Amino acid sequence: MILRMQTPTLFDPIQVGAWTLPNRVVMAPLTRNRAPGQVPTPLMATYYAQRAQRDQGAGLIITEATPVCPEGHGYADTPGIHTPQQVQAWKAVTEAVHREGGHIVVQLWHVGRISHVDLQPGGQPPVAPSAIRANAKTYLIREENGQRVGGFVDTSEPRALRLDELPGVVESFRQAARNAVEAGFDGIEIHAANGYLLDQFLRSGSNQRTDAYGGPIENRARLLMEVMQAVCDEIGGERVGIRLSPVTPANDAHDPQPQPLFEYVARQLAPLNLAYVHVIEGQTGGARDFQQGEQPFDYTALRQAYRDAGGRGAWMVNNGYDGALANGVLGEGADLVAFGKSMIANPDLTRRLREGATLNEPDRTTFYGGGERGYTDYPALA
Ligand code: 8OZ
Repeated sequence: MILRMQTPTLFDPIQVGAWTLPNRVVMAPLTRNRAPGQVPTPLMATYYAQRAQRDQGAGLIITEATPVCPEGHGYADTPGIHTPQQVQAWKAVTEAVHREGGHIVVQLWHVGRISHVDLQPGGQPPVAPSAIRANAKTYLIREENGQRVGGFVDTSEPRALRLDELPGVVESFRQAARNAVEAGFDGIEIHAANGYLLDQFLRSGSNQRTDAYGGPIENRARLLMEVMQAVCDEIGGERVGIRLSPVTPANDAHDPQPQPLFEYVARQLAPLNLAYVHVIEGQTGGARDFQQGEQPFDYTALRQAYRDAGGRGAWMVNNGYDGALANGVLGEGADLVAFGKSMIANPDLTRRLREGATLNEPDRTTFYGGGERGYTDYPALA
């Protein structure tokens, strides 16, 4: 008799770290710029709760990227998690999600050089591994004739963090993890992707330091690993995930040899008992086959490096998935699939995928900034 393991579908439950999730559909982290004064709003609670319903929405919600300290902000109206007022306001979000039976983790973020002096404390330059300006834009909202007008502007020239400042960066992530638990989150995701601070340290294009945090791979990965160790010590690895984007060019991220770099990171993550590892395949929000370096990136080898080193966390994939592509990869080593744009437009995405229903189309003009329109007004099926 041949015993065959049935391939799971998106709609099967799964144990991930500390959580029992009702399905494998994840709401990807999505910046929406609807938190004036950097404080979460009641409208945000409505938005997340709409996407949390047990049989209709995401099995796991990852919040929009959320800065861990004032210097970690780089875009207008993004919510932080470093003041008592922010922690209090997030409680309304986690309670609304939990009332629907959902699970929610907060994505902890430090933008590093992807910022602007107008968003930095005291109008100071943004901080970075090295004083190299990114060829990238950030999003500001300015007062013009009494109106708030949003727009993209070039990032400012950063200054290099001093060696004696790095423990403070680690401490900001540790404190934010503690704040997340206080705010009622089920856990956290460390944002180590898309060309922000931790990714800036990883890649040689933005890290030209000559101290213990620059040069060889193990040095460039040091700050990330110190952050991971700190947050796992603080709240337990089973409540911690991480997001990586090995080849994305987002925010001027580049490294000539992503394969050995990210396989090293994967091996280092293995002993931390993480809930999950979340990988953006290709160019964030763009081509899945985007390439950096000489060869196409081998994502199977990345996962195998993590597994061979004893890593047992769930493997979460992201970028341009539809239902068919997602169900296909669940039989090939992926455990969870994160959906971005389709989750914006479909509060009941899981139900629609299960029933093969038509999806609402996302409206790009309301992705960043604004109010209810394009945020909480996408219809669910009757
Ligand atoms: C889009 C606009 C602003 C920020 C990311 C946090 O790429 C972001 C982001 C995306 O991870």
